[in-house]
Amino acid sequence: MSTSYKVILIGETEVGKSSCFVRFRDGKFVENLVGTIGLDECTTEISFQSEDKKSLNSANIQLWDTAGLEKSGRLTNNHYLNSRGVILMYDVTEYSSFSCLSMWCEEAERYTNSNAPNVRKPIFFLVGNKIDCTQTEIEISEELSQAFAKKRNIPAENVFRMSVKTSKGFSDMFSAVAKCLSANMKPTVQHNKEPFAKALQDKGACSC
Ligand SMILES: Nc1nc2c(ncn2[C@@H]2O[C@H](COP(=O)(O)OP(=O)(O)OP(=O)(O)O)[C@@H](O)[C@H]2O)c(=O)[nH]1
Ligand SMILES: [Mg+2]
Repeated sequence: MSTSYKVILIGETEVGKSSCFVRFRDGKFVENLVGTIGLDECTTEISFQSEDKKSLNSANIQLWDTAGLEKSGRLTNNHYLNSRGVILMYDVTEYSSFSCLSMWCEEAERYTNSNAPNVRKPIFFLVGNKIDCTQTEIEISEELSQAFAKKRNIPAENVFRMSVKTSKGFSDMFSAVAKCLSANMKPTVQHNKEPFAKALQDKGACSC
């Protein structure tokens, strides 16, 4: 029996949530993913450096992808239930995917806002994807995303930019998520499955 931290991916369609899920699970980027209906989840052991940088710690992250449910408006409390981390994902080349983040934030807050005692709200992470695109294609600057995070009380260190395609920033983001959750939250998910072997030892890691 092991424990893990449930982390959910949310954001507009086409921002790269499923691609992120597949890289997390399989360590590679798969173009033209065929959408599946239902919720998909997978657990991976993520390593991170201790605060004093002298040792390597790890935590199991159980990542949940929406697998298209958000399109039909059926993304409800089952997705959010017991989540310890919420990854708010947008596409740095699509202003519309950024401008609707407030709606996603509010929905996540509504569904995770439990009145039960001892239940903590999840920690939010803001992640801009597709930084492999050209500078002229990129519409959302780091300053803009930091300003949004500040407005939403998301700490600056929980704001990331990455490319699921090239893997730039990908492992760093998940290491930071694992480190932050293990320092601040109690794992709640218990399961009998072995975590996937280190998917983040990037098979196709980018050298840039
Ligand atoms: N250039 C680039 N394209 C990406 C990246 N990540 C994902 N994509 C592409 O973006 C498109 C959408 O990716 P998905 O992973 O299906 O996005 P999604 O958020 O799961 O979309 P829905 O399931 O419709 O909500 C696909 O064509 C991907 O190949 C990235 O880092 N860079
Ligand atoms: Mg998807």
